[in-house]
Amino acid sequence: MQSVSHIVDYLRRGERLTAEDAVVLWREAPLWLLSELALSSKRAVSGELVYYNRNIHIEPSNVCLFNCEFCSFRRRVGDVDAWFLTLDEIEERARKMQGTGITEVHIVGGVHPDHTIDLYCEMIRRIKALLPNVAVKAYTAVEISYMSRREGISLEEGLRRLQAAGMESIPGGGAEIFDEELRSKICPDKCSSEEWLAVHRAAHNMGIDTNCTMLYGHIETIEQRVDHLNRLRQLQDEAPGFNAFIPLKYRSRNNRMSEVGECSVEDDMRMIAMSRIFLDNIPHIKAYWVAYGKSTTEMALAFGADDIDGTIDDSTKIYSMAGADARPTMSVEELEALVRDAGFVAVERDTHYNEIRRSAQPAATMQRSQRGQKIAIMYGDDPNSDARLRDERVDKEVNEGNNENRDMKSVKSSNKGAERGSESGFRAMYKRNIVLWTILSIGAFGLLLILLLYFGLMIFTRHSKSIVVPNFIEMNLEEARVMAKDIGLEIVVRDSVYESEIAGGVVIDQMPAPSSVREVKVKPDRKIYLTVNAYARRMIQVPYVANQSLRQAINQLERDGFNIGKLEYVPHTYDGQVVEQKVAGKVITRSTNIKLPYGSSVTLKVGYRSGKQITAVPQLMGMNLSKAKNTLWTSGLNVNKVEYDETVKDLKDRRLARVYMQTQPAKKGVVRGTKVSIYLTCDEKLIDSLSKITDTRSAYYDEQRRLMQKEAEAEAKAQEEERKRLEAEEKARAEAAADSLRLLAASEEQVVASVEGATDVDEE
Ligand code: V47
Repeated sequence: MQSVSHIVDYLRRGERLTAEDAVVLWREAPLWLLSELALSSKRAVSGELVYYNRNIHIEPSNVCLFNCEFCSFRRRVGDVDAWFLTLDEIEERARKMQGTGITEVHIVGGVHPDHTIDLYCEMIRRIKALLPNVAVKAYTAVEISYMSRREGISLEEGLRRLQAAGMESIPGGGAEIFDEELRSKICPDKCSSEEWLAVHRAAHNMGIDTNCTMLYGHIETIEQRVDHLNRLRQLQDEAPGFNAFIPLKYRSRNNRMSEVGECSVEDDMRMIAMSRIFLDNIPHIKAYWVAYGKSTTEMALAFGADDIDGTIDDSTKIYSMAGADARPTMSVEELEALVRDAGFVAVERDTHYNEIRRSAQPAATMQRSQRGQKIAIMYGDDPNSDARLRDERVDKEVNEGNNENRDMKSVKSSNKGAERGSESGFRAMYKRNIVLWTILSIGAFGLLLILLLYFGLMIFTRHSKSIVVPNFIEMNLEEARVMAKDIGLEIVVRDSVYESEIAGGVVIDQMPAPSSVREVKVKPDRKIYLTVNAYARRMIQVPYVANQSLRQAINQLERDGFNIGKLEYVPHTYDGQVVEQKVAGKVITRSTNIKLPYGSSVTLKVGYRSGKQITAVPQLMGMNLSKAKNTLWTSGLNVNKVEYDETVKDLKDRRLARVYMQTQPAKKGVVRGTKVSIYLTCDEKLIDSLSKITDTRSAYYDEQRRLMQKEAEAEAKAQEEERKRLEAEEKARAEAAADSLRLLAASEEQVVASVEGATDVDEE
């Protein structure tokens, strides 16, 4: 292991930081040193400049097929606060932005199970029709992977269709964390890391530039962060196309990982600095102000960030719903002031990092900045300025040196002459000692935060007040509402199901759930989410899930209220993909329009690649019924018998019951489709004692499953390489055949010519 001073030495010689040394630097280097190293890397790329843009987000829907642990944004179809924008509503949003001077529309949202690639393309077309010269940065790799798979087309074809509709760039969302084990914990059903990278690789190879992100500050380790950065750096070496890396700080409100809390501001600064130092081939590091808040963003500029994102205009909810600024908006003046206050020069950019200068009068020619970079000129906020911008935008030239960067600062500074001339002594001193001041500010900020937290918690969270959550299960909904109101809680109906043996309007589940062993307490006014039994069995449209992965199909069917009847396995090219779906013996196709009662069973025929029939039985101990069923199905197994012991007396008990026994013990090496019976109890002591025994076993089988998954991945890779080799051989054979045909044709021509020549002579 290298020492920090040794690492710094080789970095200063311009050598690349290794993954191993990055871990050491991250953990051990003092903050001031990270700031110095990161700033020196930043200056080599963007001098004193810090970029911002004029942009909005459009989030077409918060309904999402995937159910990530960290997400506060996701809703299910039918949830009271689920939304879905129609094409007309999207168009209306774009219309409102005409003439405002924005240069980018960023579209990102949940992966809505019913959205087709045609709909995604139409959204872009509608926006481009109204804002022809605004760049559309659209859809994360997760969405693109899903829409292409759903359509049964390659990633390249999916990207080509989106590009033809007007998509110009791809945002960096959905990367989360690449480490497979952690990814399977925090976002198990999202596309794999390999798939995320494959989408960006394909885009880069097609000349589409993209961004990349990492969700950090939750339960990941420094090693996992470095691994993530390393995979991005490798892809950028292999197929360049990333414009910016955006470390996304995990915000903890209103999601299932809330108890993890948020990381410190010091951790944020280390994250920014290490991204800048490690990612020596990605030009821009973005401190996304919406995620960080304004003061942390300003601080991030002293640690190597050179972009803060845009005006936003209160158009994104992903971060508001997770606890950040409720209505994120910054004017150009505010963005510029933030950059200036940190001692840098604010520059407006477009999606591709071309500088934009806006001017009141038209200029005759293209202008050049002092860095030699070509810049686009915009004329005020005239709606036509978008068009002019596009006409005059040209590709950026390669990096210029530091001196030129400093020149740029002076040009910009002189533009702002009076303002900079009247700088106070304090400000000048601040700029000279930016690192020292930053560290002092972090200290002061931390102290202030502790004091604010102490007093704030007392006042705002009514720390001393808490209410014991009552058991609403089996109550009538109206009774539950009255009781909740009396004790200061709010009732929200989250779901409605239909169980024939229970009366309509009766509460059958609640969250947070009461516990028979301890009191569950919440703050006053807290929402309690209830599942209520419907008065009549609802009829639901059967969704078409063929061509999706098994996990996606299960999620969608469960979400819509269907049960998985049976999983049947058949040999197929795509391992783990749903090949066919049946209800009541009838095959469902894309065009089938059929409604069935809530809770009906769907049979799925799932593909496996030859030699891959084997799976592992998961540990189900301690899970409730729906979690246990879902775990079996997603492991490729069938649910056989479900039995309750004598402690389970009524419906309420069924909801609380946990698995204490399974017929197939957790083990690897069973054939996919094998049936497993599960036994449930309400005896918490039994569950507790059994889960202690199985905890270590569970870790063992988790490890076995991970190894099997790795083996399967290696196998898939080998098969892909073999396919490519065969393809290359086939191509070579075809070329050789074409060559010999050409030779044959040429010699035939010669023969014909000589015969004709001979005939001519004869005739003479
Ligand atoms: O992929 C979701 C993250 C991302 C939470 O490319 C959360 O220019 C923190 O990718 N706490 C979407 N993060 C946003 C995104 C993005 C944003 C700004 C600019 C660009 C760009 C991309 O938001 C998701 C996920 O990683 N996210 N929930 C949360 N609770």
